[in-house]
Amino acid sequence: MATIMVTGGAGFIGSNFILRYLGEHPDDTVVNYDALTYAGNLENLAAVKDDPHYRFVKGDICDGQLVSRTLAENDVSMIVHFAAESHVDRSITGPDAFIKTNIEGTFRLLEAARANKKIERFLHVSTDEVYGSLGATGYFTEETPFAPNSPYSASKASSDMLVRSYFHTYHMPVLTTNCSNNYGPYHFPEKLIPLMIINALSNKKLPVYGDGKNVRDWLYVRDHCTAIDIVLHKGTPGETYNIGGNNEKMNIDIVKTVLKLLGKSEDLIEYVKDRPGHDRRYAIDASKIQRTLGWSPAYTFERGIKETVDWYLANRAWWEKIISGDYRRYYETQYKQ
Ligand code: NAD
Ligand code: TDX
Repeated sequence: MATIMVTGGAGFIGSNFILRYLGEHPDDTVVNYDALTYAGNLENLAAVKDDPHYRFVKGDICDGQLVSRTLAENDVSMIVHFAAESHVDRSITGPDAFIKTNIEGTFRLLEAARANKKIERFLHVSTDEVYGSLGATGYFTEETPFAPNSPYSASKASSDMLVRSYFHTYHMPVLTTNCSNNYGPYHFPEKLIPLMIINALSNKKLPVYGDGKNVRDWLYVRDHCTAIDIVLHKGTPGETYNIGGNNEKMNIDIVKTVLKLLGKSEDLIEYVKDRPGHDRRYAIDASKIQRTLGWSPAYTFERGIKETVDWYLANRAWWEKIISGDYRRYYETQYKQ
């Protein structure tokens, strides 16, 4: 019968989380608190919009008063904090919004939660990018020192530090998760996998940064949502948990897999200028969450990527609306043919 507030619930992972959560916890209520930036889309939540256990509040996490009011009026006892600026390339061309939302926004949220007194769990969703870049071997563990390389990862590392300090200083029941790259339905088409699917479907070039050999550890979004649910209910306050798919792939292999699933030619691949400060390799050691909370991914990459490609084929209207609207200008400057 708990009420949880999900920040950033209209984004990629947040909306997948809410859809799954309401199904798994039919007695709980979810308040989705989201500013609806370019990345927020209420169409992701069409299936639950009339659910009496779902409420939407349009609000910025930097607005401490509205956050406080939302927590009090809805009798919220748990917060799952997804809201962020999330795209590394945008953080390179315009870092301001990243500092504002990811650092100041997290701070305002922590302050509102601290003043509220009824918050039993505060789960901060973060990224493996806080650990920087790996060489050819090794894995990120929860003990790996932070070494962020982009304004995005630096802003997330800062927010992780703030969250940590609220546990030690104020004994707030916070938990942090650091997850690897997600993919799946509702992934905004500026990120690698959805961008490649959509460009291939439109017979446009597929821009691969640098030599295409950067490695990411890919996790199907539903597996990430399951992990967050488990940490929220069973994790130990003050702890951080690394979440990963044990599924390292070079970007070029991801792109070739997408082309193959769509029956398109590899001639569409175009190597372009590298991302500045491009991290070479991410790989997560997820043994802590596996050992202590019993979580492990359910999806193989083969199944997850097939479901993802099928989802974009079946949901053309969702992404066509995005790339034909306000987002078009950004898309065209980034991926000009
Ligand atoms: P996203 O960009 O798809 O969604 C972000 C959401 O936050 C949007 O709905 C947006 O409207 C909202 N938002 C942005 N600024 C806001 C503000 N100031 N106030 C309120 N709402 C605001 O992001 P995502 O990919 O779903 O990522 C969600 C979280 O997970 C982020 O914190 C990100 O750092 C983290 N994460 C993402 C990945 C990944 O692969 N996508 C991996 C690890 C961690
Ligand atoms: O057009 C592209 N071409 C390309 O080669 C794009 C958009 C990306 N890339 C490369 C860069 C990365 O090596 O693909 C890889 C993945 O890029 P993104 O999809 O932009 O993700 P990444 O930078 O790895 O960050 C993602 O995972 C960690 C999320 O956007 C973050 O929010 C999350 O924290």
